[in-house]
Amino acid sequence: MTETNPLHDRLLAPLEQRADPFLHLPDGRTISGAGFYRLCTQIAGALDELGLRPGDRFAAQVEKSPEALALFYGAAMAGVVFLPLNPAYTPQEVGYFLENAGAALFLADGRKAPALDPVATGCGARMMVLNADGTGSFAQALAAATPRQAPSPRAEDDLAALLYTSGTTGRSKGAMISQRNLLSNASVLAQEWRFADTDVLLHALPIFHTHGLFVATNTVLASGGSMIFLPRLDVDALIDWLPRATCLMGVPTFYTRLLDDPRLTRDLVAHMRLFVSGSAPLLADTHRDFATRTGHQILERYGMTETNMNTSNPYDGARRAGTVGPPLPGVEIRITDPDTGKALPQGAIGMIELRGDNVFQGYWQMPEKTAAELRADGFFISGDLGCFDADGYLQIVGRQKDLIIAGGYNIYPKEVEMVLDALPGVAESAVIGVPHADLGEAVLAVLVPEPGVVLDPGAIMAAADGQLARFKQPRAVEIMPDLPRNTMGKVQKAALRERFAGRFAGA
Ligand code: MLC
Ligand code: AMP
Repeated sequence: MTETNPLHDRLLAPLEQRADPFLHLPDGRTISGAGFYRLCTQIAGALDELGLRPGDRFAAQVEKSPEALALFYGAAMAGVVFLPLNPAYTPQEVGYFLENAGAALFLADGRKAPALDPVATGCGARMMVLNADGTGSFAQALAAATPRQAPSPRAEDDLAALLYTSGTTGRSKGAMISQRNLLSNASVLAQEWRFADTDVLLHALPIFHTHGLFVATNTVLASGGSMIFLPRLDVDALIDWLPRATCLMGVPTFYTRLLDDPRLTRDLVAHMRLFVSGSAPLLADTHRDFATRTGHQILERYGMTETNMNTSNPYDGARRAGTVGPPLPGVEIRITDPDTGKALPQGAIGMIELRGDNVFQGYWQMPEKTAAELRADGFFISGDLGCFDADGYLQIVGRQKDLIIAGGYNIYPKEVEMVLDALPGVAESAVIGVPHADLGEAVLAVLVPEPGVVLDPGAIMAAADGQLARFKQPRAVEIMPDLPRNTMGKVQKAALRERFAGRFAGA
């Protein structure tokens, strides 16, 4: 067979022959491989009929559902570039993404459609509705569409997705992800983690990020397995379904919440073969407690939106707590001096730089930002700091980028500070991440009032609402007469993090 669209041909086409379940749904229904494939062909057909052409951008801010999952694969079949958006984003945030990406079509949840309609119109995007129960104007278009018989021809270097990541300047950047980026990672992960057609992945992650959309789903597609497809993390549902699953992928909060539940026992997970954690640091204590309780060593891996997955602890061999394992096959990693870019000797802590088929194509229409982070020799400057041990295991020791990761969601302090600084009575702000038992880190804002002003933390929180997605909003506000600065005048965030380290103790 001549390959015409590698992502379709390698990941999607095998589903067409599968009468067995690809998705197990919480209400007991299943969707067969062939049924899911048909849905993708209908989506591709509908996109054609709505006038989208290969390379056009198609955005969706919808709740998790089988139809929502199929959007990416239907788009790939039509050659359309998919742009998934967190339902938590405010209309103002969505407007930026639609405008920046030049989206031709935007799908919204019906409940939010009235607020989003003017935003989409203002950006020149056509808006349609797709609800979590599979209804809405887009669902009607699907039902009426002539399914695509064959995929649009695409090459491995063509774009499959635009994933927006916030930036240190507060402006989000669209990471351009090619078919090759996804395909190389899918086959490597399926092989390294020993995925087979007998695997049943318990899927409770959101599907608008690399982790839930690509790492989880593409690995299962590459190996012919199936997924128990849950709408969100709900520990009761996980406990119910774990005995029927073989693998779970989650952010560290999944594991701390499971550990908080006495129903997590060896017997409950007797059928499981693999627990994977990533997107945020897994505490060594969590790794150890989980092993003691269940007999399973969580396999920790390291990835990024821009690079897909980079390293993984081994399937066979020691899974070391506090490390993210050696580089995956095909991924090169070097540790460099963050100031000079020169390679450092083994064991030294420095900037983690990455190169391989997994590494993205650059930021959408931001050549300067691309040039600043993607070197001419193909290495991507991750912003993460780390070192290799003598056995080649990578340890992430910190981040040079000013980034907070709460429950696996990234929050760039600058974006929050810009909103807070603009509030009346606020002279300046510093937003930091401080330890939080459930989310790993939580957002704390330190505010300096203008002279003579008494700031009300409750009013500050209320004012941030509507401008920032809820997960980016500060969980607490502290007022200080001024911010600690170094001799260069730069705010010393490390000092603030130290001072407020216990702010969420017991949360
Ligand atoms: C929800 N809330 C959060 C939050 N998630 N706040 C901070 N950080 C988060 N991650 C807020 C909600 O707005 C709400 O606020 C309150 O917390 C409870 O919401 P919820 O919906 O009940 O939360 P819950 O379902 O419990 O979600 C928590 C979570 C979820 C950790 C399970 O956030 C999650 O699934 N995270 C996974 C993120 C992920 O997939 N990351 C991968 C990125 S890709 P209020 O005030 O309204 O009650 C990547 C690359 C790689 O990083 O390596 O994988
Ligand atoms: P994102 O931009 O959402 O893709 O987040 C990527 C960032 O998450 C990385 O740059 C790391 O800082 C962090 N990350 C991902 N996996 C891990 C991990 N296993 N341990 C520590 N940090 C991680």
